[in-house]
Amino acid sequence: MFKQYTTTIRKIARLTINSRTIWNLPHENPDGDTIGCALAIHHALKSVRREVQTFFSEPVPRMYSFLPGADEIQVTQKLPDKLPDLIFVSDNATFERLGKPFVDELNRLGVFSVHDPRHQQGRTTLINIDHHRGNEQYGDVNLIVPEAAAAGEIVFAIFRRLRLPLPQGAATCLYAAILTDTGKFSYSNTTLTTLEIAAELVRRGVVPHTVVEAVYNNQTSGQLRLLGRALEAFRINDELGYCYTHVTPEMRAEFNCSLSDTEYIIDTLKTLEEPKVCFLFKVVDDGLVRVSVRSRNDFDSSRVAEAFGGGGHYAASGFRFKGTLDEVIAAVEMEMRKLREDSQERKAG
Ligand SMILES: [Mn+2]
Repeated sequence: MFKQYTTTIRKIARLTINSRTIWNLPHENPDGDTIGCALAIHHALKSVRREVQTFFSEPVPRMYSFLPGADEIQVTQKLPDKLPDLIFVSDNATFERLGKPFVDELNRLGVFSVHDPRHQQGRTTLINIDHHRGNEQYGDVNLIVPEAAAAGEIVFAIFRRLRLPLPQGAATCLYAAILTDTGKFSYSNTTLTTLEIAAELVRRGVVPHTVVEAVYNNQTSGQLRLLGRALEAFRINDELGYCYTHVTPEMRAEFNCSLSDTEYIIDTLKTLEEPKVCFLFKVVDDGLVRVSVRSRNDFDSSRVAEAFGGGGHYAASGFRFKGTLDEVIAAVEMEMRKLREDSQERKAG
């Protein structure tokens, strides 16, 4: 499993064994992968009597609050003054994506990206575990495995190297990480390794349907009604081959939904037969729109996200846009036209 990364996996295993104090930090706007990895590391290392603390700068989204150990997460914008031996960051492509509160706190404690001139060796050891192709390798140790469907697969490989008993709670967290990043094992990133790891986790006590029940089949009636409203607003751009819809703060307020309660809407959009590229515009306020992009064909969704300063994977990515809903719709249309022209030029050339 992930054979070409054996040296780094061994190095992380060694560092973990020799550490006493450990922190887990997720990326901002945390998803199932970053939360599942953080909690799995939390459980597994606690079970071998390490002092582990997991900090979130924002509340755990409702759909993940069932995960074993979620109640041990410390929701705070302040980090303790004393740095731990190790800091694990999983599923996080850039140092900035830790979110402003934690970036500020880490900087205050003298922790910076290795690319920052202020970085000092030895204050702590930041371990960056990720599967985003564009990961900036900002950690003291970087384990970037783009062929992994979820960072959860990589964390599993580390535990295997450690030969640690993987408690059932940790297995459930890794299963949730992989389940959500593969869209219930349905996206193009799902591989034989993905399914083998999932089988291994089931062998360790995970009950697959209970995880699906907790993560997916728990929508409020407001969420379903909001989906109806979003589908009414749904548009197709046939010429450029994509579809889109939006959610405004007014719509969310009417159905009592938070921003993270709207993530599932794009899963319905992406079931459309044609076109196979879709956008969900989530208006945060007058000046900010969060955009999710999904693709089921040969279109690399991360290219459009990167054009707007965001990022992600081939089939799923996202970005933030400073402006109004009308402005982001127009900007995306322009970018999609540009990408099409570029690819036509490449084909012609
Ligand atoms: Mn991920």
